[in-house]
Amino acid sequence: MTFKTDLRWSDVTPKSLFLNRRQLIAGAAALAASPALAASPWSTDEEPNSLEDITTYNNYYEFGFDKGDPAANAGALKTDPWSIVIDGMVDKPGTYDLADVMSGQTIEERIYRFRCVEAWSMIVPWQGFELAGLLKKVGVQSGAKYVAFETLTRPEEMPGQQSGSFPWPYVEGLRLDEAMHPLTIMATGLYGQPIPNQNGAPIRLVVPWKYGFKSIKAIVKITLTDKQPPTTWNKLQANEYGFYANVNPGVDHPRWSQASERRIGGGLFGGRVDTLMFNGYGDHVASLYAGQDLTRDF
Ligand SMILES: Nc1nc2c(c(=O)[nH]1)N[C@H]1C(S)=C(S)[C@@H](COP(=O)(O)O)O[C@H]1N2
Ligand SMILES: [Mo]
Repeated sequence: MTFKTDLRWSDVTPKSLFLNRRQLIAGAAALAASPALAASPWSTDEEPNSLEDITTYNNYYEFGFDKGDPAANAGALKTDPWSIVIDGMVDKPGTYDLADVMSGQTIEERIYRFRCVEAWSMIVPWQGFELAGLLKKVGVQSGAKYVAFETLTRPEEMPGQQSGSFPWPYVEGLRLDEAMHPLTIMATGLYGQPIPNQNGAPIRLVVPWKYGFKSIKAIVKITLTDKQPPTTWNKLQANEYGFYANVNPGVDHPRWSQASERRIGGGLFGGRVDTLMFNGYGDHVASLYAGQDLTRDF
């Protein structure tokens, strides 16, 4: 099988290269001869944002507070070698090299809506694998109810960590059923290339029905526990940022409405769209919260 390999990033827009990849992928799948990325039924068919939008408008406080800081400062972060400590209520605790973490997992393309609690949004073509696959590999023990995640601490390469005002490291958590849901992925790629440093290289969580702050970047530790773990934004401002953080147009942030969002790249006037319950993933995830008061558990 011959793939056209003479396309370069400079020759094409990200979108056209992306479509090209998808055609190659479809061709490969038809021949059933390649482990190439499979298009996923979990993906949205909405138009992805450009690679430039996705890699220059970021939240990553380890590299600064402004949207442009991660793109400017994250280049110095060394992401190889990389390992993840997996511990707590698991059968096979240990320090796993990234290659071991990924071995046996199926890398898929997932084009997801991404909605920040600040009321902006993007469409992002991630590549990654289901967190459930990794949890099954390490063996979740009965009694485990939550998964806690931790980001790298390395102030020499993360200038934002040189200020003492933030409770480093960045930590996040999910309930076990949320973590096991097939929509929940560990992303290692973006637009068919390794995930850029400013987007959370070499591996980050993506939970598309929750506000973006749940999708923790540059993960170095995963802990299975029976207690709800502390989470960074909740520690900082508990009345504004809950543990669940499900996208919900009916529950406003104390300082702004969550009823609509600004689609990045949508232009100054054309970019405002209604926010959807569970960011549009309600058919798949609403049942996780049956009987729960999502105004209280925001
Ligand atoms: N370690 C870490 N992870 C993080 C953040 C952060 O500051 N540090 N910001 C979060 C927030 S608020 C958002 S909206 C998303 C942004 O992801 P993106 O820059 O890839 O769009 O990352 C999340 N993960
Ligand atoms: Mo965010």
